[in-house]
Amino acid sequence: MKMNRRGFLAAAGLGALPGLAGGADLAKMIVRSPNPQDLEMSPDGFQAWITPLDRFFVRCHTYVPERADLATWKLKLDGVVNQPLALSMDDLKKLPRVELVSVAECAGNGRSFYQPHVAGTQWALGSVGNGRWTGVRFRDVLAKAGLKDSAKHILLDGTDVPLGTMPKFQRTITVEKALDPDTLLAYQMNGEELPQEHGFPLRVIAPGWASDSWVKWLTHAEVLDHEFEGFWMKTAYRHPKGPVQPGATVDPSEMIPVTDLNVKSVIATPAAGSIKSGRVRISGAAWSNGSPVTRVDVSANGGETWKAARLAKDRSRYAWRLWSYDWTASDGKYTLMARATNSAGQSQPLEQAWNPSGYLWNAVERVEVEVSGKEIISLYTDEPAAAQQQPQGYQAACLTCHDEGMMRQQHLTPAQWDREVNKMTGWGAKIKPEDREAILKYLSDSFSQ
Ligand code: HEC
Ligand SMILES: Nc1nc2c(c(=O)[nH]1)N[C@H]1C(S)=C(S)[C@@H](COP(=O)(O)O)O[C@H]1N2
Ligand SMILES: [Mo]
Repeated sequence: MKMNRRGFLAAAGLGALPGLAGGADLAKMIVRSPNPQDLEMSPDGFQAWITPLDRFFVRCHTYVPERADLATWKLKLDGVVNQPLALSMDDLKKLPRVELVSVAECAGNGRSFYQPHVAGTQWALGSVGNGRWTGVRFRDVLAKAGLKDSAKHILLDGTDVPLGTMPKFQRTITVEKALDPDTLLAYQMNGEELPQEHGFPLRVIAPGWASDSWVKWLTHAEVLDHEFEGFWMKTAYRHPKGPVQPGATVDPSEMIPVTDLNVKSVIATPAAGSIKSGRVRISGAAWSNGSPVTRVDVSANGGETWKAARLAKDRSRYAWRLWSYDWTASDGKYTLMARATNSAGQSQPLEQAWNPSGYLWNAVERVEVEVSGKEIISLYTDEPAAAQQQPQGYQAACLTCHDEGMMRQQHLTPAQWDREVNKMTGWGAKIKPEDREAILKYLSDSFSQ
């Protein structure tokens, strides 16, 4: 499943990405990586209660697989069950149809804000969306097979094929979470057939948990009586049990799997920069892990004083809640902040505790605005990339599975780059020993902290 350089360039052409029909509109997304597809929703997306399909974030560890043929497609269910099953889509649709609105948020959302920086897709605010999911209860499917008493975890497998020798993306959820009446196997999103990049024809919906557990293109669920040892459970998606020093390496025995989302709010309007004086609507969305958001407080003076925002009436336990606060702004510079609290009494921290993979960022956002009587339009230009000469062997070693955008968004130390090169070599990057030092120097010089 490797792509040659030409195949990659063709695929990277705007609008020509495989599997985008019916789903994300690239023109509306922040493209973190074109292939594997990592597409972020822009901040104005936090103004809508339901996130439309053309702006819903996409997160893929590898390339989107070929579209399944429903005539032959089956969901296999086996492991420690009384009766292993293979169900067609028609079989699944005979079970009670359930619909719920839930936030899907990547555990890595906000990773780019961590200091020191950590490797991974450098999401800002928008690897999150609020979707309407339709499907069947996972527990109804499990009941057809009959769980044995020893059942503990469920291994979830999609049809996406790993690149090179990277470990297959396989995740487990606990039997307890799978039996929760709100955990679904969904075949629709926002009332339409699940788009290909969101997991057609079937995906897991584990509301309240980070969407890394929401396995897409699901074809196999294996019930286990033990903990799964695979890379994406044992190494990835783990965070420290307690506080750690920023930049520290944490012993694996001190790390636990990421499950619940944190309570969080995002400011959609106004955007940072210059705004006109007068009435300004500060608005956004807030969500949590299933303990509903009960209040959002807004500050227009960097946290000195707080006022309760108005909460929109649309709500469901796992959905985000829109909020707004009307502020009368006079000339000056202001720091706008929003802080959500949930029914369990948890609220957002002002300072984020650091963790080695940059998961679950939920510190109170700060939006700097300058208010004046006149409307000022500011134009931003990206800093030009440092014009470094690509070293010998770099193209062949590093640009066969993904483009350099994957590297450009990282801001890593030489030691972190060394670890990345080792990780990628383990995944099949063919780097000649005599080229390694120059490649490492190039990465460290060009894409540093
Ligand atoms: C065999 C295919 C392959 C090759 C060759 C490859 N990569 Fe990757 N790389 C990937 C995939 C797949 C991802 C995305 C992983 C994910 O999203 O979890 C990735 C992600 C990354 C990331 C993002 C951080 C992370 O760890 O996910 C960086 C940085 C990176 N690659 C650097 C490199 C460098 C430097 C080289 C050359 C030494 C290289 N890659 C060669 C497959 C490859
Ligand atoms: N099979 C499969 N399922 C997957 C992934 C993947 O790469 N392969 N990515 C996961 C991650 S990390 C996230 S955050 C969500 C993203 O879902 P979306 O692309 O529909 O927004 O899907 C999850 N399910
Ligand atoms: Mo994710």
